[in-house]
Amino acid sequence: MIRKLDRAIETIERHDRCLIACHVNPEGDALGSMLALALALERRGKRAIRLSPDGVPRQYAFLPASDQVTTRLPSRLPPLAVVVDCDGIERTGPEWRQIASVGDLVDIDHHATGNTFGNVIVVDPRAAATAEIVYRLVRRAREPIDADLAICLLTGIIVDTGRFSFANTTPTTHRIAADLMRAGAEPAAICREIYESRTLEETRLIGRALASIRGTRDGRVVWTSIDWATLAAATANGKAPEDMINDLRAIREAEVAVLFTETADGSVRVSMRSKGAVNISEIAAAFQGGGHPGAAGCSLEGPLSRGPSRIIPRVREALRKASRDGRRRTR
Ligand SMILES: [Mn+2]
Repeated sequence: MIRKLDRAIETIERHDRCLIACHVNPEGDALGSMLALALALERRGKRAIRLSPDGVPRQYAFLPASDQVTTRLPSRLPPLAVVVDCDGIERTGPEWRQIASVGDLVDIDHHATGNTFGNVIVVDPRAAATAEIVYRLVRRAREPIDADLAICLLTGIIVDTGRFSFANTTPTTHRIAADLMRAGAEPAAICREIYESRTLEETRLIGRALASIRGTRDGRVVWTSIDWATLAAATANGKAPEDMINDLRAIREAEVAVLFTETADGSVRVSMRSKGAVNISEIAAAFQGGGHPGAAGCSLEGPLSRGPSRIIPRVREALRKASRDGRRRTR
């Protein structure tokens, strides 16, 4: 890992201009990792272009320099692109081919799926967040971590660990978080921005979605669906409120929670969470999606009403297989 970090630092040091890109539908780890890296490079006198094709969702507008984010590539591409938190270069959105064409391409990520790319690959699936890897990179480069940088990195860690509650949280995660707190990042303030910034309308929408929750007879798989008209009326960005899937996940018997949301073009976004019995990134991958064993997603063609019949049987099959394997192991 140290050698990979050093190669990345060497490569980045060679250039004055750099593109930093994250994935479509960005969340805290994608944005936090990208913005932290951009700040670090700017401190070293470099120009950094921050690319997020879907912009910055409202609840992440508090992130330092998030107003510098662009949604389109500049006409003149820099000679270096650093791509963060992307499970495959295609995840950088519609302009991925141009990004892939730059001279030096650095892949910084923690997905375990093996969809790596570029001439410098810094991927560590044991890291709870890409922000942990960016932290190590910045430390290794002996770049001081100030409050702005710390806020970006801690946001990535908080979001990808479910506020330090998911199984990916390690002692290292906590040690890094402690260091970031000492540098001036406040978890309470970050959590308030991300998790306590819902509007009244969004909260009512969650209420209705939870009221119509469905489940398998044993309760191990739970899901709900939200149509486009409802999302468009109740939210600013037409997306399900951050973190609402964890209200499904919070059901005691639930092993897997699935949220189906309709998009403007009629396709269906599938967001999944697993408590560990099954690796849902494998199910997402079967539909050209991706993610982590405990948090993954994919897209389906419409209609919304057909979403559950395509996904839920696969989840149930994976659960059955997991319990068969479990019995074999304990014998
Ligand atoms: Mn991540």
